Amino acid sequence: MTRVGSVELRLVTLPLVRPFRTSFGEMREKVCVLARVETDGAHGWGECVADVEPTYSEEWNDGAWSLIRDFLAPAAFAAGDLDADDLASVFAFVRGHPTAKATLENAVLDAELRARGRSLAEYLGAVRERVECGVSVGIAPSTEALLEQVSGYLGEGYRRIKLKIEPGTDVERVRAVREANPDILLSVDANAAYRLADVETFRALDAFDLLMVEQPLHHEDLWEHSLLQKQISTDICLDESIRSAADARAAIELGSCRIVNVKQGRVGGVLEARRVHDVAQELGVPVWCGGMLETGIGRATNLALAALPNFRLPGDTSATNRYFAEDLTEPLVLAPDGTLPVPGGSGIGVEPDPDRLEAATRRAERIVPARR
Ligand code: SMG
Ligand code: MG
Repeated sequence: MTRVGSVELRLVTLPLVRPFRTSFGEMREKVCVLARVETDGAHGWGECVADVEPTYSEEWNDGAWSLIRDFLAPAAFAAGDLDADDLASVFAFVRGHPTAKATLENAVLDAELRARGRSLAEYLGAVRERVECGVSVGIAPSTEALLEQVSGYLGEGYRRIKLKIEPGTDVERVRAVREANPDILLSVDANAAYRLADVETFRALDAFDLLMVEQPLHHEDLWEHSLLQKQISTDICLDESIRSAADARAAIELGSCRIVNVKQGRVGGVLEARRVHDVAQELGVPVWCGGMLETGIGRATNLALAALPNFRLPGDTSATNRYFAEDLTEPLVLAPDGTLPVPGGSGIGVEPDPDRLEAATRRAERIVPARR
């Protein structure tokens, strides 16, 4: 048991090595909220996976900041002695906002584990010391540029290529990448850009032996995905639609997907992410670890999760240099075999470099319990 004594929020910005375009927009820099909590005798870090605008989900940086400052941190202070495990019920009075909740819960768990000298990976039930990494490739300006990027990533050792797709260029781009690379693990991610009426596009994609098609339809839908899955042979993987272990159970039982992308931020933190993993495992469905272009803090958190047994496919756990020339933490470097090590130190096992953190910080605020 410990007590949350303060929460420091920072808005940080890091330039991306190349723009990252999806079906809903383009990112040129990473901008996110970090939380540093202080508990009795320890501190811990959490990274919020929201972005500047509410485009991937309904959460965004400034919204998460206000929610943490005005509701979540005060609730954590008022709860008194607690374990990170108790926070889901402490935060339950706030509907939704899994990403903001994850930021604080992960930070408290990190502090708790640092105080006990235990690693997050070991605490979660890791069964491996290295994880297989894939890479997510943004929508490129041309097919030639895409082919060049893909061959660069394959040269670095990545074990799975995921192509972002959008209506118009989808089939042609996937065909080009598949023809150039007949034997690779290849998947696509639509970020909800299609409708059920686009089934012919997915039938055409069935020809390319894809590992999966990720979130083809509406970001909250389960039912229409189940109808689409019946009409195509490629496995559907859900990302945006899965916000909890209960959603994962519903999606699998409905036949809406045969694979689940687990992003701890999207489901409210690593503890719920482990429950998503467990439900999928019980129902015989493989999961893999998604990514949100995290800095080293969120990336280390993801690597711990990806070490669990039912993470059976390479994740979007790419190396630091995929996105950043310089990270807040020490870089995570891809081995030539396409794996990254699971951090073994206390908590998430990484710490931001104080100078780099200061240089990246645009705004900071320290929240403490109100005096009575
Ligand atoms: O961290 O490598 C990463 C990003 C992987 O493609 C990625 N994430 O829908 O899975 C996804 C996207 C969301 C990115 S939001 C800009
Ligand atoms: Mg996705």
